[in-house]
Amino acid sequence: MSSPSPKRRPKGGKRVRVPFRPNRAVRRRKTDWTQQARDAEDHEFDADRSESVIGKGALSRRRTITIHDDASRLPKGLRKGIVVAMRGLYADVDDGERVWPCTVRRVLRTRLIEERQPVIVGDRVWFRVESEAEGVVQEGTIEAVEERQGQLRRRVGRRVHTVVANVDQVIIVSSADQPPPKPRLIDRYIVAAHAGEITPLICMNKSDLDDGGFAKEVLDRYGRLDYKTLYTSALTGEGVEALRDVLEDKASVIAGQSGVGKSSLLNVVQPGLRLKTGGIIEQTGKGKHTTATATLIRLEIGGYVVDTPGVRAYDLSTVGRDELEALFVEFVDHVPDCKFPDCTHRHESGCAVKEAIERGEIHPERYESYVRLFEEPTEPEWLSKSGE
Ligand SMILES: Nc1nc2c(ncn2[C@@H]2O[C@H](COP(=O)(O)OP(=O)(O)O)[C@@H](O)[C@H]2O)c(=O)[nH]1
Ligand SMILES: [Mg+2]
Ligand SMILES: [Zn+2]
Repeated sequence: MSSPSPKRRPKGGKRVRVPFRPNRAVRRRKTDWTQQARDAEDHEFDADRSESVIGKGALSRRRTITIHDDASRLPKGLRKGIVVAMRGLYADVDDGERVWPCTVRRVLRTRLIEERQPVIVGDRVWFRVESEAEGVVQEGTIEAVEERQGQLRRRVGRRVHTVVANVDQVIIVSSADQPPPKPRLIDRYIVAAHAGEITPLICMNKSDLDDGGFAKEVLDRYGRLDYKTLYTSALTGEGVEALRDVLEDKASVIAGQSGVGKSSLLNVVQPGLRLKTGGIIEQTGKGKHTTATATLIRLEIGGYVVDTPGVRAYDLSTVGRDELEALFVEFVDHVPDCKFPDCTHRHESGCAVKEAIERGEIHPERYESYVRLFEEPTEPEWLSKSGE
């Protein structure tokens, strides 16, 4: 894991109030993609009906955690690491040299008692080594957990589960063919990533199958919007070096519909991984247990990839209608020029967004994505009632 951006992190070892929204407060009705996604043209959203994901605002309360940011201020002997897996009461903490099975210090557990998941995969933690003697089981105790940033959350039944904390980026993978690119799905992922404060990158795989160059054309659309793009082939190796570069020292989620080559790409990035490939349908729906576990796979080049099956757009976040226009980056400059301040950029006259389409400044398919997302139904009532 790279050192996270300093601007968002408090200094020194101190207790910080972490703002959370009220846990049981009734949420404003929001567009929720979950229900829609199940029925939408995007068949890859094949989730079990009991599972969905909420936006980051839906849980919450304030909680106090201890953050140690500066190694020089730490109590002596503490080490920094990242939780790569949870096994019952144990957290496996990787300090860059090895993995330490750690327990969570009781006082920390108590302090975080309201937080159902005091320690989760992806957490940056400070731990004390209990024994470094040779030949005995070396164990540690987690003393502090840093504030979480980008989070991958999933709703399982009525519970919300943070699957992974501190995700830096999501690599949105499509393929040139088998299956062909679906711009609307790419847009759905991009918007969700922005809403979840995770940086999206766009990867077009199977470049070897891009005979007419159509996939490259789709990809370049996103490049022009200043998204980082990757044009790869796990078969020929094209673009794999560039993929390695973006993965290095980051915690990345690899998302995209089944069959686009996510596992194949990772196997080429790091041959030792031996991830299963070839149309194996990942168990994301019926096998509920699979959604609860995630692990971080450490990359030899530095960084981690999140190994959790079938990451869907709504795992990253859900988005309210009113937020949507701001998450289409090329709309933002035009919105203030709309005739009506509450313009939704659909049927209104004097809409600067639509005028920008006419002038060729906004791609019609991006606009189509916006309208589709905007018009998706709001979430069912029960979703806004259930707590964490
Ligand atoms: N032609 C071609 N086939 C690929 C490429 N990457 C993956 N595949 C094939 O696409 C299928 C699905 O790949 P897989 O990695 O399992 O996709 P995942 O479901 O996204 O993890 C497999 O048969 C792969 O061999 C590529 O770059 N070019
Ligand atoms: Mg796979
Ligand atoms: Zn407008």
